[in-house]
Amino acid sequence: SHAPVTVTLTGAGGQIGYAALFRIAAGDMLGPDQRVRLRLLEIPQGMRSAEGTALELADCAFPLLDSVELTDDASIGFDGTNIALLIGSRPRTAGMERGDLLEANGAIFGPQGRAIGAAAADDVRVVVVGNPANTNALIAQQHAGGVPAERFTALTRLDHNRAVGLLAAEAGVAVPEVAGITIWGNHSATQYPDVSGATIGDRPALDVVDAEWARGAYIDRVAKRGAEIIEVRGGSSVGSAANAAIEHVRDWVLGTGERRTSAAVVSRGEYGVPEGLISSFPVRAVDGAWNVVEDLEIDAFSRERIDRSVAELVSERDAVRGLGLI
Ligand code: NAX
Repeated sequence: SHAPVTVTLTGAGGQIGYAALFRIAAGDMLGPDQRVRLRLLEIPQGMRSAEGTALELADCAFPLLDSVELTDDASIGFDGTNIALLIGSRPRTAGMERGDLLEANGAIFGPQGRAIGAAAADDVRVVVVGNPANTNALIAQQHAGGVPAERFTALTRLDHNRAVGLLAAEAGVAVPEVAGITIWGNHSATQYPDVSGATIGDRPALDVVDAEWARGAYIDRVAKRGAEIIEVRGGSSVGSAANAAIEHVRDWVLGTGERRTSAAVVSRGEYGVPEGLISSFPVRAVDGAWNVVEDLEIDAFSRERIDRSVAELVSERDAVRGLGLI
């Protein structure tokens, strides 16, 4: 089989790390013929938990798993890495000011970006899961001198999958019947799940489901699904988040074919999104690169929703600039 690929996970001792690692080691992310070397990057408080996960990985005796290495040193964690899943972050907690949130994440993603720039493999691909994901990805990208900007992405695949699942359920069809959904903008409550170009079977989605629902309750439900999971489950999304991160990387490396999905990628100005922002777009992956699908029609409703979420990204970018974090 192929030479092993080095995969680095930050936050490997946390919940999403726990849900992702076994599937990555089993071949769900890079395919059944691809051996992997795992690097688990944690902070000292998380090392013990990551060690426990490493013991369990050993107990799976996965044939594709070459090695597991633990470290709390980013320059070791990213040394030669081909794929980096940046999961550990400082998400917002109740009462936290935005400036404090961004400062705390600047202190994580600035140094990690620098370590990736200094140590990672030439083909490194990065997906940021830790919130605020888009802006954390921007911070890392801005510190990773020498790494092409488009190698930094943020995860909106979970939002995308939620949007697909909820639309299929509403229409009473199987998931594979649904195509052409887009998540636009920020992985936040302002995100815009767009079904205006979607199809269900061979019909436009808006001929199948109620258009008022699709532009009202549906958008809210997708955007607030994370809160719904917390409410029902008593904890944030874990299995579905790990699954989305794995699918994001799998599509990026192995390609989507004609199938469209959503990912937050560096804007080149597509759809009027300011250049350099890491914003969610309709994408396909071809030859190991994400391409924004550029020819979609944007009606007035969609325009307004996209602009609103992009404005939030601009204000996050300006805030981290103001704090000297980029
Ligand atoms: P956990 O708190 O279970 O795990 C986080 C782990 O990250 C901890 O073990 C912690 O020690 C580690 N960590 C913190 N700072 C680190 C650093 N500088 N370097 C390395 N490791 C570090 O959280 P979990 O449930 O796994 O969620 C992780 C992140 O995913 C959170 O920021 C969360 O907000 C975000 N999410 C993002 C989603 C998305 O769709 N983009 C959805 C799910 C999730 O809410």
